[in-house]
Amino acid sequence: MRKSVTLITGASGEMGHGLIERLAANGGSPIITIDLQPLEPSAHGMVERECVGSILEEHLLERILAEYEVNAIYHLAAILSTRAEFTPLTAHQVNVEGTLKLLDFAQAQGESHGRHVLFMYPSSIAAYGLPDIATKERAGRVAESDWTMPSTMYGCNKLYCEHLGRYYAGHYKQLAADSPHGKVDFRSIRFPGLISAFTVPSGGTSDFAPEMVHAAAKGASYACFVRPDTRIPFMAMPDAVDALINLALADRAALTRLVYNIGAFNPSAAEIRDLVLGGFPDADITFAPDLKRQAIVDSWPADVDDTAARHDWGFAPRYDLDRAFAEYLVPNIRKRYSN
Ligand code: AKB
Repeated sequence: MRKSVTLITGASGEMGHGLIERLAANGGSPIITIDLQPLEPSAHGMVERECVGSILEEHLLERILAEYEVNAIYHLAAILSTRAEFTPLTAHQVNVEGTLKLLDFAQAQGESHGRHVLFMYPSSIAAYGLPDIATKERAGRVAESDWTMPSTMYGCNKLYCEHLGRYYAGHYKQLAADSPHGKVDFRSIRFPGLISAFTVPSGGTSDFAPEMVHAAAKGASYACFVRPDTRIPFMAMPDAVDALINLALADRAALTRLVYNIGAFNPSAAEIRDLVLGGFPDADITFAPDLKRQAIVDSWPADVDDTAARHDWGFAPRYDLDRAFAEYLVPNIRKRYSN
């Protein structure tokens, strides 16, 4: 008998760290991870097997399939929005072809053991694209179906993969004579910018907020690459991990959509700077907008409407802006850099 497991791709990234901890603490299926980078040593005791390699590698998924029965996939691996603009073809390979490969792998797994395979897919506010600042201001809290005209490669990739997930979940091989039925239980969250006390992101365009607070704690100067009035939604990492787990646990019958917005707070970059200065009064933070990265952030909504997530699966973030800084970010980041 093959062992029943949960697979996490991109496990060494920002969200992987907290997700492994939470899933291991919940005591569910053993965890198998895939990432180009090795896991941090602290995660070793929490996973059954760590595969260091690319999701695009020909035989990696087959080797997993031979040994394990995969019941759930958290597909976190992705090239983020800033990095993707420098390597659009590679971004497409990783973000789209990699996701398609995993969806197909999930379908094959489902067909082999006869049950649905849960497929958790972190999408992003980058799936939105507002044409200009005036429209962004007018749009306010954007609903899932509005303004889905992304201007970045990453945003296009995320939006298209949401559609691929919908196809595998509901329309897979719809014309085949012996219609095999989709075996993928696809669930997705459009995450806002995430701020972790324990990891610094790389390659994203919402990175100005986490970079600001980590630089301040390290005593480094920081020139913020967006204007002070720039506003997009953000969330503290523990709430993002909780959301992913809570959506995974939700009763399928209660879900009215496959893709959900969630948000927690949406400060301007100047408000983030003020909170960072509250925690680290000597911080040296200036603003030096990079017009091209600014344009990307300006195309993302100032806020999102997450009514459906709150209603369908009880999304309720623990951290508002003040609590996120006072109770999670400042104390943990201070400890991290003073060690
Ligand atoms: C990025 O900046 O690319 C990501 C995102 C908003 O999805 N953090």
